[in-house]
Amino acid sequence: MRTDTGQVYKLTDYKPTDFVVERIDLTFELDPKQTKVVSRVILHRREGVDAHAELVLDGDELSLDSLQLDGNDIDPSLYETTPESLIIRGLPDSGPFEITVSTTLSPESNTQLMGLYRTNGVYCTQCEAEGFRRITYFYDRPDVLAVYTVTIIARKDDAKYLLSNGNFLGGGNYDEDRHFAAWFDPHPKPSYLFALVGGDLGLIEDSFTTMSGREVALKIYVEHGKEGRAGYAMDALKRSMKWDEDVYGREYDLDIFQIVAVSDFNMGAMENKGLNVFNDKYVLADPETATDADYANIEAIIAHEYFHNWTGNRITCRDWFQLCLKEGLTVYRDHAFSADQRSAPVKRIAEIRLLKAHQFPEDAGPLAHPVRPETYREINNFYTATVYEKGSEVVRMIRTVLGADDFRKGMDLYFERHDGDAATIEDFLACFVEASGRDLKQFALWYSQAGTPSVSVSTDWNETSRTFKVFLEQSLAPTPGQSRKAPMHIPLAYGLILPDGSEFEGQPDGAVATDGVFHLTKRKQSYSFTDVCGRPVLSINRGFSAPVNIAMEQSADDLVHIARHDSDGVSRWQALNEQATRHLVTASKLARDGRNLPSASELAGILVDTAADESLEPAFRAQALSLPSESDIAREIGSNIDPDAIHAARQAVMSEIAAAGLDIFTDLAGRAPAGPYRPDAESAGLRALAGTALSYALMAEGQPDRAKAAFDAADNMTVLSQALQVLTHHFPASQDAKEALATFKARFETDPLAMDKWYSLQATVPGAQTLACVESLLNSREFDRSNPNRIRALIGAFSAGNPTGFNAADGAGYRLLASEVIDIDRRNPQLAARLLTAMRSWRSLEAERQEQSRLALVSIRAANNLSPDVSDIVDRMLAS
Ligand code: B3K
Ligand code: ZN
Repeated sequence: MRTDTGQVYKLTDYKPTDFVVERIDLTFELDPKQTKVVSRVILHRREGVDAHAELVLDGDELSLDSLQLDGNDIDPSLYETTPESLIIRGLPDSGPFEITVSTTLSPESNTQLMGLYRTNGVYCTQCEAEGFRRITYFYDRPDVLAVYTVTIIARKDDAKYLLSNGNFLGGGNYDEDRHFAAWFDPHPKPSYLFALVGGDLGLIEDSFTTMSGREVALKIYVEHGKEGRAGYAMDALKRSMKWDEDVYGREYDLDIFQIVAVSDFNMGAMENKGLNVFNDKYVLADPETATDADYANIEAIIAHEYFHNWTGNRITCRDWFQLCLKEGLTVYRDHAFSADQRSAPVKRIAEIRLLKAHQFPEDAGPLAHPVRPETYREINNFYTATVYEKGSEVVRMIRTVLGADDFRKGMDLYFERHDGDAATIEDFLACFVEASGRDLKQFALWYSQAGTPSVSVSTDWNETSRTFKVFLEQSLAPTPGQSRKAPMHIPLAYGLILPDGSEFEGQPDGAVATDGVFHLTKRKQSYSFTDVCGRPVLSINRGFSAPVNIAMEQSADDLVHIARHDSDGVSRWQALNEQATRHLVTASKLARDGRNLPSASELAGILVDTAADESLEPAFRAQALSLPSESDIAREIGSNIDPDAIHAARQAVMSEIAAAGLDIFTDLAGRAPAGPYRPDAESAGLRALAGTALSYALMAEGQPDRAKAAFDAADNMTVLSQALQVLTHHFPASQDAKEALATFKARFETDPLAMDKWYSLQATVPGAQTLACVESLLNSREFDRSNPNRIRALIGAFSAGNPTGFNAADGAGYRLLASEVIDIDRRNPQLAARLLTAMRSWRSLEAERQEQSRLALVSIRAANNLSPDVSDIVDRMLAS
């Protein structure tokens, strides 16, 4: 296992390789313990490179068997291996030459799940970011693009299917026990997109005819017996392929597109060229085992990985600092796809919630980094909400600034100009500048300045002159390594809502027509609107046009006015959410200080009215009724956080809302759609509203009968898990909750994905007593510590999703996480580092919990042989 060397990589150090790779032929003889890999690479020295320059290839935990130049063994004096490289001297000065590298590795003992490993008897690879170097010595960096030919040999009884990237060349018997298959990928690609799978799997097949009339074979491989759960993923894939043709004119470019679902995977999925590998959680779904949220995630992730074929694979990144070039852009594309498939405002609300829940705290804490980082120690720690979600918001802002037409022109130019390239953010932005004639220099700061900007907004209404003024001021707090910040270009969509609910149509005086967007580019800016017929209410950052915090004194009446009349559904939700947030923040602070809580009757009235408003779509009403989470409230408070006080305040507010709307909630709780389960957005919206209403109804009733009845009657996983959640979370000690947990377990014991839900539900029961439950689940014999989904379901859910349990005042939660991180780090550093980020906001806790957190972090730092992954996170978290 690699230990930390402390090496720091810098964006400014970029330098192309000394040798250029032309093609690579790989041969694998698969074996659980001793897989042999022969790599034949054709290279030439780059023009202008010194004749003495050595070839330095990356490697990690490899054992080198032989090394040849043009078919002859290389003299051992001319090469050496180090723990992370193979260095070869004396290579030809001109013309191409061939290096043959033979290595052996053990897939079975690869617990990091990077490189070639085994999962449930299936050989599988994960190469992004730097896993290919665990397969063979190579230039394992994204700017080295090569054409790959892959031959796989394996025992017939060990691996029925032998898959790799590209098109199938042929296959057959190799010897008596073994067979082989060969694949050729004509599209030059970086090593991180290489993939190989070998195993005995179930298969579902379909096909897609592209816009130019080519037929593409579609194949999804899953564990035997689970074929019936892959239909939704196949359908989502076909819809994605069509969408990318319709919306971006992008056609698929191979004869075959394959997806393999595996159960041990460090992340969601991987976009390997023509052969995506997925965490089976994001492929398998049927009504009995998957929730509406699972279906929506499958749709989004299938689309995301497919869209990478153009944004990531055909055009890749020059270096890992440019990660957002493919990730931010592809998230932006998958968001737009889901918005088109479902209700656009509801989808946007979910995105805003997610961004605020994950990215805003990252940007406000010790792990803050720019969308394009400028240094890193371990690149795997930069697959973050900032790179992905804020990266997507930045692309979305480019569209807002340019308008839809010029944005599309810029994208077309990007595809045309950079197809086949390893590109940079500068290359990307240049396409939009050229297509639109706009200057994006200041806008580019979104890629280099970390932190969430704040915009304070004030307004002035002059009744006599009928003039409305808007004053904007931006600021950006220091973040690690960046003490001074320049003003950004912040596009703020806005509307002036008149007393009758209609919208003021005029433009601000003196300014170029803003078309509904203030372009805030200076520190301070003001706008004046004249001839306004009555005092308007300002609706700002409509649709969350910029990922910023808005500080504005706005009366409750004004918020209600927006919530009732704004033409934009997202803004109506923002106004409701703002109202709820304000109340909850005030109540939480009072609870922390041991004071009485204010009445929530005004908020309750608005929310109950919203719940009952049949003109609003059910999914929207469900979003409006879901109060800001405890973590949302903590983030808004910002410092001296007492999670128990927040929990108590939120519960009290929920109870008041529940009591105020009992009749409506009991009615809505019984209105889940009848008939067989369908995963469409409309039915899911009805179930979401029913589930939220059930939770309120139970709070008002104070006893679990209704949830127990819902659990017993449930005929799909969405309703079943909703009922189990409210039972276990509201009545954890009840006999009903215990019985329901036992029933669930007995029914799904052999289904790991369903059982993950069982673990998560228990790990997120609020209160300090949950720690003991988590420990006992963790120590039970049936708990599979080698499976990342299971670890995330229990330890991840507890530490990132249970504020009162994890932040128990005595620090026991932190100690549990610390000891698990140290233990998991020995097997799977990526997973360990990711779990540890749950503590990223530790400095905003109240003093005692801060001290307990610090001690836990220090205990991790003191552990022996930490991986670079965990060292990097813990050091950044402790840096002052
Ligand atoms: N590109 C992969 C993520 C790889 C993570 C490596 N630590 C999946 C995705 O974003 O589509
Ligand atoms: Zn991605």
